[in-house]
Amino acid sequence: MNLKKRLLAGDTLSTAWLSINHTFVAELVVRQGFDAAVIDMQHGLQNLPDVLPMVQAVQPHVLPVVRVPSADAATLMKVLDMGAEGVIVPLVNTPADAKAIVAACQYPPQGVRSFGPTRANHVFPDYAKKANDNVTIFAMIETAEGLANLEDICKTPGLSGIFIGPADLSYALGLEPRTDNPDPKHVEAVKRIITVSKEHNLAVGIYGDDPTYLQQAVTWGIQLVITATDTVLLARSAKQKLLAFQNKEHDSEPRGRSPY
Ligand code: 3PY
Ligand code: MG
Repeated sequence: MNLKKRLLAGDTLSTAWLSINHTFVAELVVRQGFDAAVIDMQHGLQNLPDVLPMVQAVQPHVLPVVRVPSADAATLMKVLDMGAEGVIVPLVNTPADAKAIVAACQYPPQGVRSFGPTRANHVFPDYAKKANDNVTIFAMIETAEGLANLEDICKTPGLSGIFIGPADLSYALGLEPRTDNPDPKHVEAVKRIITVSKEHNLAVGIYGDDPTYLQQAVTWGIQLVITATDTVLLARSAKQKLLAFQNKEHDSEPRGRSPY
């Protein structure tokens, strides 16, 4: 089943976050049994030439999603042409922003996506006919302006979901940036985003790290759950191995409270 169908069916997708632009690292991570992977072009090391090999490395194992660095239409069209199942667009602040990203991802007459599915055409059957129905489009709500416009953003026809950036959302609420934020103000904002999104039949995703927090977030209605990030996995297990060898105390959170 493709990503859109799994989200519509109510599935929870355990998703890896890939910040390191190396196909073998990506392959190693996703082969552990994840459902999906996000190739991060915003803060991760990937630039556009990295995206094709990263998508090729993960696609045999998981559903590939690309977080683009901005709402730039040309980048959205290009990563979809490369075979991404879905996109996540950061810092969506207004209904106009949301409308523009949906248009860039949809072929006419619904949108303005230019035709040329260079790789997607070879990976997905009947791509041209089915792309508008199948491509998954997440808008990130992570700013005060985005929060203020939440209802109107969620009304955008063709939008598939809302993705929560917990660190930027923390800033938006006057808090220190961190994931898995237990501050009541943050929890309330996350729950409100989920409620409003669900009212508009939108799936919701969140970036995170702490399994206990994320299990709770699933009970609130989160479906695309980022449960592991390559950089964090490497740094954390390297530190734990070193400390174990040195007979030093294990530090379960060696990188502090903002794992990226
Ligand atoms: C955030 O936490 O703001 C994100 O965008 C996740 O990378
Ligand atoms: Mg962010």
